[in-house]
Amino acid sequence: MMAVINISRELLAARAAYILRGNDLGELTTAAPQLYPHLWSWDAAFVAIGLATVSVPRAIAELRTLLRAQWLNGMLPHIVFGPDVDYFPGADVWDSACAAAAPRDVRTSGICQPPVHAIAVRHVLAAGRRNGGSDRELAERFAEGTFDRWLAWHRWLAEARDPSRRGLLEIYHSWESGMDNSPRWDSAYAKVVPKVDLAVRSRRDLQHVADASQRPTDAEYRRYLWLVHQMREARYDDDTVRETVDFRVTDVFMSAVLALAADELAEIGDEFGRTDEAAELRTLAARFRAGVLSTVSDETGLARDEDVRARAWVETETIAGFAPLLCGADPSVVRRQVGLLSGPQWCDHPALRYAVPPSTSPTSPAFQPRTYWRGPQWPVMNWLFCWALERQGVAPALTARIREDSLRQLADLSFGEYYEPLTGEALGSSHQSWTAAVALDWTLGPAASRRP
Ligand code: 9WN
Repeated sequence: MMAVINISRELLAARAAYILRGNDLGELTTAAPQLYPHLWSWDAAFVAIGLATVSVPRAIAELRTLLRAQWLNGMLPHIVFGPDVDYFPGADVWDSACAAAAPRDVRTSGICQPPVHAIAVRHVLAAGRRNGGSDRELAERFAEGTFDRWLAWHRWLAEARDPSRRGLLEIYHSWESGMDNSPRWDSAYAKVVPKVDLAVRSRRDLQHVADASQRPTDAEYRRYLWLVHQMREARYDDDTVRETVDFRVTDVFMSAVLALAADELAEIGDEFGRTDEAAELRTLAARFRAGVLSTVSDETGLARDEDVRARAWVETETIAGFAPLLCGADPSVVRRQVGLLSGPQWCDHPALRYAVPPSTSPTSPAFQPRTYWRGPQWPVMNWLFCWALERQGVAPALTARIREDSLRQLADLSFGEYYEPLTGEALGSSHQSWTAAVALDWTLGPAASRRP
C-alpha cells in the first residue's frame, strides 16, 4: 500500500505549470517528453485548458498550431509532427503528403481524435474575460476569428464520419478513439488480419516505459500498422477509407464528445452573431445526443459501440459506456448511470485505491489493472466527466468525490499518463502534459473556487 501524500494545492499547481513549461517547444507542447514527442490533437485541447489558467496567449498559440495542420476537408489530424525526433509510427509511415486534403507545409498523421477542442476554446475565452485587458481582446479575437475552422471540423465529422446520419461517428482505427487498446475494440480487431508483415521491430514506445506490459502488444501493433497501411493505400480519401479499411466501428464516446462540443461551439457562434451556424450546431448536437441514447443497453444501462461490419453491439463494460453523462440524456438514463458510476462496479469498487473511474470496470473479465486502456485510471477522463457533469448541474456529490480523489492521486507529483487503480501507482509516461493540464485547471481554474 502506498503512503498518502499531503501536498498543498499551490505546490501541485506550481509543479504542473513547471511540467508544461518543460514540455513546451515554443508553440507546440509535446504530449509527453519522451514517449510522445509531438502534438496530439485532443491532448492539445486539454493542454490549452490548463495553459489558459496561467497564460491565455500561450493557450491560444497551442490551438493555433493545431489549426495550422487542419486538412482542407476540415479534419484535425491526430498527430501534428514537430521537429524531427524519434517516434514510431512517424511522419514517413503516415506519408500524409499522399492525401489530396492534407496541408502541404505541415506533416501530420492521417486520422483524427475525439473533438474536445470547442471546450478548450470556451475555456480560453472565459479565462481571457476573467483576466481582462489584452487577454480579453486576444481571446475574443481568437474565438471569433477561428470559429469557421472549428465549424469545418464539426461539419466534416458529421458528414464524413456519420454517413447514414445515425448520430454515431464511425472510426477506422482505434487510435481515433483515443483509447487505443481498450477491450471495446477486441472483437473488431479479432477480424483484422494483416496481409503484410509490418515492422513492429521499430517500436520505440517500449523504450520509454518501465514495463512493456503497460503498453499494447506487438500483435496489436501489427494490426494498428496494417490499418495505417490500408489508409495510405486509399490516400486517406474519406469514401475509399470507409469502404476498404478492415476496422469500421461506431464510437459512442466520440459521438457524445461531438454533441457536447457542438453545443459549446454553438454558444460561441451566438456570442459573435453567427446565429445560423449556431442553430446548425445545435441540430447536430441533438442528432448525436439521440444517437448516443439509441445505443444504451436496457440490460446494463451502458451505452455501446457497434462493430459496423459485423453488425454487432460491443457489450464490454468500459468507461465509454458512460457517454450519455458527457452529452446529457434522458433523466432516467442519467439517474441510472450516475448510480452505476458511483457504485461498486465502478468508483466505489472496494479494491480501488482512489474512487475515480477505471477505464474498464474491475468487475469485467476484460479488466487488466496495469495495461493502458484496459483498466488503469486516466486523470484526463476524470476531468472530462467532472466538467461535463458540472456543466449540466448533475451529480455534485459524485463529481466532488472524483475531483478530490483525482487530486489525491496526483499528489505524488509524477503526472503519470495513467494510474494503477488498485495501488495508485503512476504508469506509462511520466510528466504527461494533459495530466499536468487538468491538475492546473483543478487548482487554478474556475473549478478551484467550487471546491470545498
Ligand atoms: C497513439 C498522446 C496519445 C493520446 C491517446 C493515447 C496515446 C498514442 C500511442 O497517446 O496514443 O496515438 O502511441 O499510444 O492512447 O489517447 O492522445 O498522449
